[in-house]
Amino acid sequence: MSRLIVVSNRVSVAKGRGAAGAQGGLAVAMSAALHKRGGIWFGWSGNEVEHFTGQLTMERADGFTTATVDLEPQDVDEYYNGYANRTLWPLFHYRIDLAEYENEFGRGYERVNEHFANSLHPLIEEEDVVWVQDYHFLPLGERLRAQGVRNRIGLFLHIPWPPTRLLVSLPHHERLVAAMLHYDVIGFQSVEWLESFLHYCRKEHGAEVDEDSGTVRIGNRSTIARAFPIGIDHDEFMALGETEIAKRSQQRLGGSARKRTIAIGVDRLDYSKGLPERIDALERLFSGHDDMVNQLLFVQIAPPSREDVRSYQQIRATLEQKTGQFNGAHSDVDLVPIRYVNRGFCRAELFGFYRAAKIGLVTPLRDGMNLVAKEYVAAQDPEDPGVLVLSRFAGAAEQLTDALLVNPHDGGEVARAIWTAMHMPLAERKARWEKLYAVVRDADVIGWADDFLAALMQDPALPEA
Ligand code: GDG
Repeated sequence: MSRLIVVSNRVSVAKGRGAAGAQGGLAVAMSAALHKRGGIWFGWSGNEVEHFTGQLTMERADGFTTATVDLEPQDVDEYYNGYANRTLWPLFHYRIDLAEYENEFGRGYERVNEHFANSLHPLIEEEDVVWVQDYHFLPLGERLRAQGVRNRIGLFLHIPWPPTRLLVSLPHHERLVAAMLHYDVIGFQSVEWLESFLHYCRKEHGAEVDEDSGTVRIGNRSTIARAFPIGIDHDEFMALGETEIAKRSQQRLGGSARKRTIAIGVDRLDYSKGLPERIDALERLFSGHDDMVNQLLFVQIAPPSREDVRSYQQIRATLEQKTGQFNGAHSDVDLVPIRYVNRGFCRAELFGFYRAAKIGLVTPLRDGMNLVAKEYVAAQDPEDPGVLVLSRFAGAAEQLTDALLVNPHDGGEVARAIWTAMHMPLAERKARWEKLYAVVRDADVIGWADDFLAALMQDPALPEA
Protein backbone atom coordinates (compact mmCIF):
# COMPACT_ATOMS: atom_id res chain seq x y z
CA MET A 1 0.00 0.00 0.00
CA SER A 2 1.43 3.43 -0.92
CA ARG A 3 2.18 5.84 1.88
CA LEU A 4 -0.34 8.61 2.27
CA ILE A 5 0.57 12.26 2.70
CA VAL A 6 -2.34 14.43 3.74
CA VAL A 7 -2.10 18.21 3.52
CA SER A 8 -4.56 20.45 5.33
CA ASN A 9 -4.47 23.92 6.80
CA ARG A 10 -4.50 22.72 10.38
CA VAL A 11 -3.22 19.43 11.70
CA SER A 12 -5.58 18.61 14.49
CA VAL A 13 -5.12 15.16 15.91
CA ALA A 14 -8.03 13.66 17.83
CA LYS A 15 -6.94 13.01 21.42
CA GLY A 16 -8.78 9.70 21.63
CA ARG A 17 -12.45 8.90 21.75
CA GLY A 18 -14.79 11.56 23.02
CA ALA A 19 -12.07 14.21 23.03
CA ALA A 20 -13.11 17.66 24.16
CA GLY A 21 -13.21 20.68 21.89
CA ALA A 22 -14.97 21.81 18.77
CA GLN A 23 -13.36 19.61 16.17
CA GLY A 24 -14.20 20.42 12.58
CA GLY A 25 -15.57 17.72 10.29
CA LEU A 26 -12.27 17.64 8.40
CA ALA A 27 -10.21 16.78 11.50
CA VAL A 28 -12.43 13.85 12.33
CA ALA A 29 -12.25 12.49 8.78
CA MET A 30 -8.47 12.82 8.40
CA SER A 31 -7.55 11.15 11.69
CA ALA A 32 -9.57 8.13 10.59
CA ALA A 33 -8.01 7.91 7.10
CA LEU A 34 -4.43 8.26 8.37
CA HIS A 35 -4.94 5.93 11.30
CA LYS A 36 -5.79 3.20 8.84
CA ARG A 37 -3.00 3.76 6.28
CA GLY A 38 -0.11 5.39 8.10
CA GLY A 39 1.88 8.25 6.56
CA ILE A 40 2.27 11.95 7.19
CA TRP A 41 -0.19 14.69 8.00
CA PHE A 42 1.31 18.00 6.94
CA GLY A 43 0.05 21.52 7.67
CA TRP A 44 0.27 24.73 9.65
CA SER A 45 1.07 24.30 13.35
CA GLY A 46 -1.29 27.11 14.32
CA ASN A 47 1.75 28.96 15.74
CA GLU A 48 3.25 32.21 14.54
CA VAL A 49 6.94 33.13 14.23
CA GLU A 50 8.54 36.45 13.36
CA HIS A 51 10.26 35.09 10.24
CA PHE A 52 9.17 32.08 8.23
CA THR A 53 11.90 29.41 8.20
CA GLY A 54 10.02 26.42 6.81
CA GLN A 55 11.41 24.33 9.65
CA LEU A 56 9.29 21.23 10.24
CA THR A 57 8.15 19.93 13.61
CA MET A 58 7.67 16.18 13.31
CA GLU A 59 5.62 14.29 15.90
CA ARG A 60 4.36 10.76 16.21
CA ALA A 61 0.56 10.48 16.40
CA ASP A 62 -1.82 7.53 16.48
CA GLY A 63 -0.31 5.36 13.70
CA PHE A 64 1.08 8.22 11.61
CA THR A 65 3.43 11.22 11.75
CA THR A 66 2.49 14.86 11.84
CA ALA A 67 4.72 17.49 10.21
CA THR A 68 3.93 21.13 10.86
CA VAL A 69 5.37 24.54 10.00
CA ASP A 70 4.93 27.91 11.71
CA LEU A 71 3.72 30.93 9.74
CA GLU A 72 4.39 34.66 10.05
CA PRO A 73 1.59 36.86 11.43
CA GLN A 74 1.31 38.54 8.03
CA ASP A 75 0.84 35.12 6.38
CA VAL A 76 -1.94 34.28 8.82
CA ASP A 77 -3.66 37.61 8.19
CA GLU A 78 -3.44 37.47 4.42
CA TYR A 79 -3.63 33.78 3.59
CA TYR A 80 -5.84 32.37 6.35
CA ASN A 81 -8.00 35.19 7.72
CA GLY A 82 -7.73 37.00 4.38
CA TYR A 83 -7.93 35.03 1.15
CA ALA A 84 -9.21 31.75 2.60
CA ASN A 85 -11.81 33.10 5.02
CA ARG A 86 -12.70 36.56 3.71
CA THR A 87 -12.49 35.87 -0.03
CA LEU A 88 -12.94 32.20 -0.95
CA TRP A 89 -15.18 31.02 1.93
CA PRO A 90 -17.94 33.62 1.40
CA LEU A 91 -17.69 33.44 -2.41
CA PHE A 92 -17.86 29.64 -2.45
CA HIS A 93 -20.89 29.82 -0.11
CA TYR A 94 -22.62 32.12 -2.64
CA ARG A 95 -22.07 35.24 -0.48
CA ILE A 96 -20.40 37.62 -2.91
CA ASP A 97 -21.78 40.42 -0.74
CA LEU A 98 -19.34 39.34 1.98
CA ALA A 99 -16.38 38.40 -0.26
CA GLU A 100 -13.45 40.83 0.00
CA TYR A 101 -11.06 41.12 -2.91
CA GLU A 102 -7.78 42.58 -1.63
CA ASN A 103 -4.55 42.24 -3.58
CA GLU A 104 -2.53 41.49 -0.42
CA PHE A 105 -4.83 38.57 0.38
CA GLY A 106 -4.17 37.02 -3.02
CA ARG A 107 -0.43 37.59 -2.74
CA GLY A 108 -0.33 36.12 0.79
CA TYR A 109 -2.26 33.07 -0.41
CA GLU A 110 0.18 32.46 -3.27
CA ARG A 111 3.16 33.01 -0.94
CA VAL A 112 1.95 30.52 1.68
CA ASN A 113 1.16 27.93 -0.99
CA GLU A 114 4.73 28.35 -2.23
CA HIS A 115 6.07 28.00 1.35
CA PHE A 116 4.02 24.85 1.85
CA ALA A 117 5.27 23.33 -1.43
CA ASN A 118 8.88 24.10 -0.43
CA SER A 119 8.52 22.47 3.00
CA LEU A 120 6.51 19.51 1.76
CA HIS A 121 8.60 18.60 -1.28
CA PRO A 122 11.52 17.00 0.65
CA LEU A 123 9.08 14.74 2.57
CA ILE A 124 7.64 13.16 -0.57
CA GLU A 125 9.05 9.74 -1.50
CA GLU A 126 8.72 8.01 -4.84
CA GLU A 127 5.61 5.88 -4.25
CA ASP A 128 3.73 8.35 -2.01
CA VAL A 129 0.32 9.69 -2.89
CA VAL A 130 -0.44 13.23 -1.83
CA TRP A 131 -3.95 14.17 -0.79
CA VAL A 132 -4.58 17.89 -0.40
CA GLN A 133 -7.59 19.13 1.55
CA ASP A 134 -9.75 22.09 0.83
CA TYR A 135 -9.84 25.66 -0.42
CA HIS A 136 -6.70 26.79 1.39
CA PHE A 137 -4.55 24.98 -1.18
CA LEU A 138 -6.16 25.23 -4.60
CA PRO A 139 -2.78 26.08 -6.28
CA LEU A 140 -0.58 23.72 -4.19
CA GLY A 141 -0.59 20.91 -6.75
CA GLU A 142 0.70 23.24 -9.45
CA ARG A 143 3.48 24.49 -7.12
CA LEU A 144 4.58 20.92 -6.43
CA ARG A 145 4.54 20.08 -10.15
CA ALA A 146 6.67 23.17 -10.85
CA GLN A 147 9.24 21.72 -8.43
CA GLY A 148 9.27 18.46 -10.36
CA VAL A 149 6.96 16.32 -8.18
CA ARG A 150 5.48 13.59 -10.41
CA ASN A 151 3.58 11.65 -7.73
CA ARG A 152 -0.18 11.30 -7.85
CA ILE A 153 -1.70 14.39 -6.22
CA GLY A 154 -5.40 14.81 -5.43
CA LEU A 155 -7.54 17.60 -4.01
CA PHE A 156 -10.77 17.25 -2.07
CA LEU A 157 -12.91 20.34 -1.68
CA HIS A 158 -14.97 20.25 1.53
CA ILE A 159 -17.04 23.30 0.66
CA PRO A 160 -19.41 24.01 -2.25
CA TRP A 161 -18.23 25.01 -5.71
CA PRO A 162 -20.04 28.22 -6.73
CA PRO A 163 -21.95 28.75 -9.97
CA THR A 164 -19.83 30.16 -12.82
CA ARG A 165 -21.71 33.48 -12.71
CA LEU A 166 -20.53 34.08 -9.15
CA LEU A 167 -17.03 32.69 -9.52
CA VAL A 168 -16.18 35.05 -12.37
CA SER A 169 -16.44 37.95 -9.89
CA LEU A 170 -13.16 36.72 -8.36
CA PRO A 171 -10.13 38.57 -9.78
CA HIS A 172 -7.76 36.09 -11.46
CA HIS A 173 -10.27 33.23 -11.24
CA GLU A 174 -8.90 31.81 -14.51
CA ARG A 175 -5.44 31.45 -13.03
CA LEU A 176 -6.72 29.86 -9.83
CA VAL A 177 -8.74 27.20 -11.65
CA ALA A 178 -6.03 26.58 -14.26
CA ALA A 179 -3.67 25.81 -11.35
CA MET A 180 -6.19 23.27 -9.98
CA LEU A 181 -6.05 21.31 -13.21
CA HIS A 182 -2.57 20.11 -12.20
CA TYR A 183 -4.20 17.76 -9.70
CA ASP A 184 -4.80 14.23 -10.96
CA VAL A 185 -8.15 13.95 -9.16
CA ILE A 186 -10.43 16.66 -7.77
CA GLY A 187 -13.22 15.52 -5.45
CA PHE A 188 -16.43 17.39 -4.58
CA GLN A 189 -19.02 16.72 -1.90
CA SER A 190 -22.01 16.57 -4.25
CA VAL A 191 -23.03 16.24 -7.87
CA GLU A 192 -24.30 19.81 -7.78
CA TRP A 193 -20.87 21.26 -6.90
CA LEU A 194 -19.23 18.94 -9.43
CA GLU A 195 -21.55 20.12 -12.19
CA SER A 196 -20.80 23.76 -11.38
CA PHE A 197 -17.08 23.03 -11.65
CA LEU A 198 -17.44 21.23 -14.98
CA HIS A 199 -19.59 24.05 -16.32
CA TYR A 200 -16.92 26.57 -15.33
CA CYS A 201 -14.12 24.56 -16.98
CA ARG A 202 -16.08 24.30 -20.21
CA LYS A 203 -17.23 27.87 -20.33
CA GLU A 204 -14.20 29.78 -19.07
CA HIS A 205 -11.37 27.49 -20.17
CA GLY A 206 -12.85 25.83 -23.23
CA ALA A 207 -12.02 22.47 -21.61
CA GLU A 208 -13.20 19.21 -23.14
CA VAL A 209 -15.34 17.48 -20.52
CA ASP A 210 -16.36 13.83 -20.55
CA GLU A 211 -19.30 13.72 -18.13
CA ASP A 212 -19.25 9.95 -17.66
CA SER A 213 -15.67 9.64 -16.51
CA GLY A 214 -15.42 13.20 -15.16
CA THR A 215 -12.35 13.82 -17.33
CA VAL A 216 -11.54 17.49 -17.86
CA ARG A 217 -9.00 17.98 -20.63
CA ILE A 218 -7.17 21.14 -21.63
CA GLY A 219 -4.43 20.62 -24.21
CA ASN A 220 -2.54 17.50 -23.15
CA ARG A 221 -3.35 17.79 -19.41
CA SER A 222 -6.26 15.93 -17.95
CA THR A 223 -7.85 15.77 -14.51
CA ILE A 224 -10.58 13.54 -13.15
CA ALA A 225 -13.35 15.47 -11.33
CA ARG A 226 -15.89 13.43 -9.36
CA ALA A 227 -18.30 13.59 -6.44
CA PHE A 228 -17.16 11.76 -3.28
CA PRO A 229 -19.70 12.56 -0.55
CA ILE A 230 -17.98 12.49 2.85
CA GLY A 231 -19.49 10.60 5.77
CA ILE A 232 -18.95 10.28 9.51
CA ASP A 233 -16.75 7.70 11.22
CA HIS A 234 -19.78 5.53 11.90
CA ASP A 235 -18.24 2.89 14.17
CA GLU A 236 -16.29 5.39 16.25
CA PHE A 237 -19.37 7.57 16.61
CA MET A 238 -21.65 4.66 17.60
CA ALA A 239 -19.12 3.59 20.23
CA LEU A 240 -19.45 7.04 21.80
CA GLY A 241 -23.13 6.27 22.34
CA GLU A 242 -22.17 3.42 24.69
CA THR A 243 -20.24 5.71 27.03
CA GLU A 244 -21.47 6.89 30.41
CA ILE A 245 -20.84 10.47 29.28
CA ALA A 246 -23.28 10.09 26.38
CA LYS A 247 -25.93 8.46 28.57
CA ARG A 248 -25.60 11.09 31.28
CA SER A 249 -25.76 13.93 28.74
CA GLN A 250 -28.90 12.48 27.21
CA GLN A 251 -30.55 12.29 30.63
CA ARG A 252 -29.30 15.70 31.64
CA LEU A 253 -30.78 17.44 28.61
CA GLY A 254 -33.88 15.23 28.38
CA GLY A 255 -34.61 15.61 32.11
CA SER A 256 -34.34 19.37 31.97
CA ALA A 257 -36.86 19.83 29.16
CA ARG A 258 -39.92 19.52 31.40
CA LYS A 259 -41.82 17.30 28.93
CA ARG A 260 -41.29 19.65 25.97
CA THR A 261 -40.13 18.25 22.60
CA ILE A 262 -36.47 19.08 22.18
CA ALA A 263 -35.14 20.39 18.87
CA ILE A 264 -31.38 20.72 18.52
CA GLY A 265 -28.95 22.64 16.31
CA VAL A 266 -25.18 22.11 16.44
CA ASP A 267 -23.18 24.45 14.23
CA ARG A 268 -19.94 26.35 14.17
CA LEU A 269 -20.96 29.97 14.54
CA ASP A 270 -20.82 30.76 10.82
CA TYR A 271 -23.08 32.87 8.58
CA SER A 272 -23.35 29.95 6.13
CA LYS A 273 -25.20 27.85 8.72
CA GLY A 274 -28.45 29.86 8.57
CA LEU A 275 -28.72 30.48 12.32
CA PRO A 276 -30.61 33.82 12.29
CA GLU A 277 -32.98 32.38 9.67
CA ARG A 278 -33.59 29.42 12.00
CA ILE A 279 -34.65 31.79 14.80
CA ASP A 280 -36.93 33.59 12.33
CA ALA A 281 -38.61 30.28 11.50
CA LEU A 282 -39.10 29.60 15.22
CA GLU A 283 -40.55 33.08 15.58
CA ARG A 284 -43.22 32.17 13.03
CA LEU A 285 -43.96 28.93 14.83
CA PHE A 286 -44.24 30.56 18.24
CA SER A 287 -46.28 33.53 17.05
CA GLY A 288 -48.63 31.21 15.18
CA HIS A 289 -49.35 28.93 18.17
CA ASP A 290 -50.30 30.11 21.65
CA ASP A 291 -48.94 27.40 23.83
CA MET A 292 -45.61 26.69 22.07
CA VAL A 293 -43.54 27.58 25.13
CA ASN A 294 -44.97 24.48 26.84
CA GLN A 295 -44.38 22.28 23.81
CA LEU A 296 -40.99 23.01 22.29
CA LEU A 297 -37.48 23.64 23.59
CA PHE A 298 -34.81 24.59 21.06
CA VAL A 299 -31.18 24.02 22.05
CA GLN A 300 -28.61 25.68 19.81
CA ILE A 301 -24.99 24.71 20.40
CA ALA A 302 -22.79 27.17 18.53
CA PRO A 303 -19.07 27.14 19.36
CA PRO A 304 -17.40 30.38 18.20
CA SER A 305 -15.36 30.22 15.02
CA ARG A 306 -12.92 32.50 13.12
CA GLU A 307 -13.29 35.23 15.71
CA ASP A 308 -10.70 37.48 14.05
CA VAL A 309 -12.94 37.99 11.02
CA ARG A 310 -15.48 40.82 11.24
CA SER A 311 -18.36 39.02 9.53
CA TYR A 312 -18.06 36.33 12.25
CA GLN A 313 -18.16 38.93 15.02
CA GLN A 314 -21.26 40.33 13.36
CA ILE A 315 -23.09 37.02 13.06
CA ARG A 316 -22.40 36.39 16.74
CA ALA A 317 -23.80 39.78 17.74
CA THR A 318 -26.86 39.24 15.51
CA LEU A 319 -27.56 35.88 17.03
CA GLU A 320 -27.17 37.07 20.60
CA GLN A 321 -29.57 39.89 19.91
CA LYS A 322 -32.11 37.65 18.15
CA THR A 323 -32.14 34.91 20.78
CA GLY A 324 -32.36 37.52 23.55
CA GLN A 325 -35.30 39.19 21.84
CA PHE A 326 -36.97 35.87 21.11
CA ASN A 327 -36.67 34.66 24.68
CA GLY A 328 -37.85 38.03 25.99
CA ALA A 329 -40.98 37.76 23.85
CA HIS A 330 -41.79 34.06 24.31
CA SER A 331 -40.53 32.91 27.73
CA ASP A 332 -42.69 32.23 30.72
CA VAL A 333 -41.50 32.83 34.27
CA ASP A 334 -40.38 29.23 34.53
CA LEU A 335 -39.75 28.30 30.86
CA VAL A 336 -37.25 29.65 28.34
CA PRO A 337 -37.80 28.40 24.75
CA ILE A 338 -34.29 28.85 23.28
CA ARG A 339 -31.12 27.74 25.02
CA TYR A 340 -28.28 29.30 23.09
CA VAL A 341 -24.96 27.82 24.15
CA ASN A 342 -21.90 29.55 22.81
CA ARG A 343 -19.34 26.84 23.50
CA GLY A 344 -18.17 23.42 22.40
CA PHE A 345 -18.85 20.05 24.05
CA CYS A 346 -17.03 16.76 23.76
CA ARG A 347 -18.30 14.39 21.07
CA ALA A 348 -19.77 11.90 23.55
CA GLU A 349 -21.82 14.70 25.09
CA LEU A 350 -22.99 15.73 21.64
CA PHE A 351 -24.13 12.15 21.00
CA GLY A 352 -26.25 12.28 24.15
CA PHE A 353 -27.74 15.66 23.22
CA TYR A 354 -28.60 14.48 19.69
CA ARG A 355 -30.34 11.44 21.13
CA ALA A 356 -32.33 13.46 23.62
CA ALA A 357 -33.60 15.69 20.80
CA LYS A 358 -36.65 14.55 18.83
CA ILE A 359 -35.92 17.07 16.07
CA GLY A 360 -32.55 17.79 14.43
CA LEU A 361 -32.56 21.25 12.83
CA VAL A 362 -29.87 21.43 10.16
CA THR A 363 -30.72 24.42 8.00
CA PRO A 364 -27.58 25.93 6.44
CA LEU A 365 -28.00 28.44 3.62
CA ARG A 366 -25.18 26.63 1.84
CA ASP A 367 -22.96 23.79 3.06
CA GLY A 368 -20.49 21.50 1.30
CA MET A 369 -21.93 18.42 3.02
CA ASN A 370 -22.86 18.94 6.73
CA LEU A 371 -21.82 16.14 9.03
CA VAL A 372 -24.08 17.22 11.89
CA ALA A 373 -27.05 15.95 9.85
CA LYS A 374 -25.41 12.52 9.65
CA GLU A 375 -24.38 12.48 13.32
CA TYR A 376 -27.92 13.37 14.35
CA VAL A 377 -29.31 10.42 12.38
CA ALA A 378 -26.68 8.01 13.73
CA ALA A 379 -27.39 8.98 17.35
CA GLN A 380 -31.13 8.22 17.24
CA ASP A 381 -32.87 5.46 19.21
CA PRO A 382 -34.05 2.97 16.52
CA GLU A 383 -37.22 2.29 18.53
CA ASP A 384 -38.15 5.94 18.91
CA PRO A 385 -36.13 7.98 16.42
CA GLY A 386 -36.27 11.74 16.00
CA VAL A 387 -36.88 13.63 12.76
CA LEU A 388 -34.22 15.39 10.70
CA VAL A 389 -35.21 18.75 9.21
CA LEU A 390 -32.56 19.40 6.57
CA SER A 391 -31.79 22.29 4.24
CA ARG A 392 -32.00 21.40 0.58
CA PHE A 393 -28.89 23.57 0.13
CA ALA A 394 -26.60 21.27 2.12
CA GLY A 395 -24.62 18.71 0.11
CA ALA A 396 -26.12 16.13 2.49
CA ALA A 397 -29.57 16.68 0.95
CA GLU A 398 -28.49 14.74 -2.16
CA GLN A 399 -28.11 11.62 -0.01
CA LEU A 400 -30.52 12.17 2.91
CA THR A 401 -33.66 12.42 0.82
CA ASP A 402 -35.86 10.92 3.55
CA ALA A 403 -35.33 13.90 5.83
CA LEU A 404 -37.88 16.73 5.82
CA LEU A 405 -36.12 18.83 3.19
CA VAL A 406 -36.67 22.58 3.49
CA ASN A 407 -35.69 25.90 1.97
CA PRO A 408 -33.99 27.65 4.92
CA HIS A 409 -34.85 31.09 3.50
CA ASP A 410 -38.56 30.25 3.73
CA GLY A 411 -39.37 30.68 7.42
CA GLY A 412 -42.94 29.48 6.91
CA GLU A 413 -41.78 26.25 5.33
CA VAL A 414 -39.25 25.57 8.10
CA ALA A 415 -41.87 26.34 10.76
CA ARG A 416 -44.30 23.89 9.12
CA ALA A 417 -41.58 21.23 8.95
CA ILE A 418 -40.88 21.62 12.69
CA TRP A 419 -44.60 21.32 13.38
CA THR A 420 -44.81 18.21 11.17
CA ALA A 421 -41.79 16.73 12.95
CA MET A 422 -43.37 17.38 16.38
CA HIS A 423 -46.48 15.47 15.37
CA MET A 424 -45.06 12.77 13.11
CA PRO A 425 -46.43 9.29 13.97
CA LEU A 426 -43.90 6.75 15.21
CA ALA A 427 -44.32 4.49 12.15
CA GLU A 428 -43.38 7.30 9.76
CA ARG A 429 -40.48 8.41 11.94
CA LYS A 430 -39.14 4.87 11.95
CA ALA A 431 -39.59 4.37 8.20
CA ARG A 432 -37.78 7.60 7.39
CA TRP A 433 -35.04 7.02 9.95
CA GLU A 434 -34.27 3.49 8.75
CA LYS A 435 -33.58 4.76 5.24
CA LEU A 436 -31.52 7.70 6.51
CA TYR A 437 -29.51 5.52 8.86
CA ALA A 438 -28.70 3.01 6.10
CA VAL A 439 -27.12 5.86 4.10
CA VAL A 440 -25.14 7.17 7.07
CA ARG A 441 -23.92 3.68 8.01
CA ASP A 442 -23.07 2.49 4.50
CA ALA A 443 -21.40 5.64 3.16
CA ASP A 444 -19.05 6.46 6.02
CA VAL A 445 -15.76 8.30 6.12
CA ILE A 446 -13.68 5.16 5.78
CA GLY A 447 -15.40 4.30 2.49
CA TRP A 448 -15.10 7.93 1.39
CA ALA A 449 -11.32 7.93 1.89
CA ASP A 450 -11.01 4.49 0.23
CA ASP A 451 -13.00 5.66 -2.80
CA PHE A 452 -11.04 8.87 -3.19
CA LEU A 453 -7.68 7.14 -2.79
CA ALA A 454 -8.67 4.35 -5.19
CA ALA A 455 -9.47 6.97 -7.82
CA LEU A 456 -6.21 8.77 -7.08
CA MET A 457 -4.12 5.61 -7.33
CA GLN A 458 -5.67 4.42 -10.56
CA ASP A 459 -3.28 4.38 -13.49
CA PRO A 460 -3.53 7.68 -15.28
CA ALA A 461 -5.29 7.44 -18.62
CA LEU A 462 -2.79 6.76 -21.37
CA PRO A 463 -2.13 9.86 -23.42
CA GLU A 464 -3.86 9.73 -26.76
CA ALA A 465 -1.69 8.76 -29.73
C1 GDG B 1 -16.67 21.56 6.63
C2 GDG B 1 -17.77 21.89 5.60
C3 GDG B 1 -18.37 19.47 5.53
C4 GDG B 1 -19.68 21.04 16.19
N1 GDG B 1 -19.81 21.56 17.43
C5 GDG B 1 -19.05 20.80 18.23
C6 GDG B 1 -18.44 19.82 17.46
N2 GDG B 1 -18.85 19.98 16.22
C7 GDG B 1 -18.48 19.07 15.14
C8 GDG B 1 -19.72 18.38 14.61
C9 GDG B 1 -19.24 17.93 13.24
C10 GDG B 1 -18.27 19.04 12.86
O1 GDG B 1 -17.91 19.73 14.05
C11 GDG B 1 -18.90 20.07 11.95
O2 GDG B 1 -18.91 19.52 10.68
P1 GDG B 1 -19.87 20.11 9.56
O3 GDG B 1 -19.81 19.16 8.43
O4 GDG B 1 -21.25 20.25 10.10
O5 GDG B 1 -19.37 21.57 9.21
P2 GDG B 1 -17.95 22.38 8.99
O6 GDG B 1 -17.19 22.53 10.24
O7 GDG B 1 -18.37 23.65 8.33
O8 GDG B 1 -17.10 21.46 7.98
C12 GDG B 1 -18.90 20.89 5.70
C13 GDG B 1 -17.19 19.22 6.46
O9 GDG B 1 -16.18 20.23 6.30
C14 GDG B 1 -16.54 17.85 6.20
O10 GDG B 1 -16.19 17.73 4.86
O11 GDG B 1 -19.40 18.54 5.85
O12 GDG B 1 -19.88 21.14 4.70
O13 GDG B 1 -18.25 23.22 5.77
O14 GDG B 1 -18.55 16.72 13.31
O15 GDG B 1 -20.07 17.36 15.47
N3 GDG B 1 -17.61 18.89 17.97
C15 GDG B 1 -17.36 18.92 19.31
N4 GDG B 1 -17.93 19.86 20.12
C16 GDG B 1 -18.79 20.81 19.62
O16 GDG B 1 -19.32 21.62 20.37
N5 GDG B 1 -16.54 18.03 19.85
